[in-house]
Amino acid sequence: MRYFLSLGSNQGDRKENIVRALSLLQEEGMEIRRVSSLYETEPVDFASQLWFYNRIAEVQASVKPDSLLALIKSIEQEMGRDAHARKEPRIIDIDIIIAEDQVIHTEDLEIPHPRMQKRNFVLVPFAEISPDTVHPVLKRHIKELLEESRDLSAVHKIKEKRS
Ligand code: PH2
Ligand code: MG
Ligand code: MG
Repeated sequence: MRYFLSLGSNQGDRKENIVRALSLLQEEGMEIRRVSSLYETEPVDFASQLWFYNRIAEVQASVKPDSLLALIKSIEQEMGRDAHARKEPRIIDIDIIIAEDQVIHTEDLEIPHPRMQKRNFVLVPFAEISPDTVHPVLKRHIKELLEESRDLSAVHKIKEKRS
């Protein structure tokens, strides 16, 4: 299944945390197909915190969404995220944004991510790598959701040297 994941960090070495999370996903058998640029983004819903680094990754995986979620939780834990702290600065947050045409509402998992269409820190990097992906419920392209977004929070692309 083809997934789009959002990765975010606003604690510690924000760039390194996102790079490490992607390599841990890869070590667990996820195939990283594409990644967006890194963006430095203003916190949304979190009062007065450090700005985040965010990135979207397109991942090919044989596992179903619930297994991918379990893997994500174990990686977040391995990287030192406190699973109980809510709305606190976090070393890493990995969210499943879209899983093809799947629509899932369980206690643990909501796909598509319920707030993705309201968040520039998701829509801007997503539109960079896959503007024509269709939201399976809203039936809109990512680029249309971005055009229609009323989120005013700032999102700045990080210029990276080639590595
Ligand atoms: N994640 C949140 C809430 N707010 N803001 C930014 N800029 N980036 C995030 O990754 C983010 C957020 C909840 O997970
Ligand atoms: Mg999140
Ligand atoms: Mg999360």
